[in-house]
Amino acid sequence: MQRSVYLSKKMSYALRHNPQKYGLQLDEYGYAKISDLLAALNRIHHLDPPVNVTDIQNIIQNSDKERFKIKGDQICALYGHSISSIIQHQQGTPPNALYHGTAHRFLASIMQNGLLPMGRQYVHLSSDISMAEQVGKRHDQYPAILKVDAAQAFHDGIKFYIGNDQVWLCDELPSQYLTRIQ
Ligand code: HQG
Repeated sequence: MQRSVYLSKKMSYALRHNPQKYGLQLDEYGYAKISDLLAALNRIHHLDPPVNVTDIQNIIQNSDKERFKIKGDQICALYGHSISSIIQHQQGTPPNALYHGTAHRFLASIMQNGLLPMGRQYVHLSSDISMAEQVGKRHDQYPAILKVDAAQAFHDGIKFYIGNDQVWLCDELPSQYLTRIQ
C-alpha cells in the first residue's frame, strides 16, 4: 500500500475510531494536537522515515476526499466518527437533494427502518450521485443509490451537519425521505 494511503488510514482510525490507542484526547469538535498525533503514529507504527507535519499536509492536499482539517496546531477528522463521546459538527441547511450509496442487500432493512448511523455517530450522505456511487462501492460492486429529500427532512426538523463540501451528516432518517434512483 502506498505510504500516503497507509498513513491516511491510520489517521482516520486514530481520529475517528480509536484515539485512546494513540493516547489522544479529542476535544468536543474532534481536534487533537498534530504533534501528539505525529508522535503516536511514529511510536506505534515505527514509521521509517518518520511522518512529519509536511507529510500530513501533503496527504490532506492530494487526497481524493477532504477527510481532515488542520486548524493552527490541531487536526480533526471531518466525518466518520464512531467513538462514544459525540463529536460536535456545525449544523447547516442541506441542499434540496442529497444521495446515499449503499448495498442492495441493505435496502429492505433501510426501507423498513430508515437510514441509521449503524456503527458511526451520524448517517453519511453525499452531495452528488457520483460520490454516492463511490461510497456505495465500498459495500457492493453495483451499489444502489438513494435520493434523499433533504429539503423536506430538514423542514420536518431532522438535523443536518456539515462534514465537507461533498459529505453531509444527519441523524436517523426515516424511509419516507428516500427514493431509489438506481
Ligand atoms: C447501511 C467513507 C441496514 C448504510 C464514505 C451503509 C462515507 C443500513 C452501512 C463514510 C441501515 C454503514 C461513511 C439499515 C444504514 N439497515 N443497513 N437500517 N441504515 N445502513 O461505512 O455511509 O472513505 O458506516 O447504507 O465515503 O457507507 O472512510 O457508512 O451502507 O463518507 O473517508 O449501513 O465513510 O468515507 O456503512 O460511509 P458505513 P457509509 P472514507
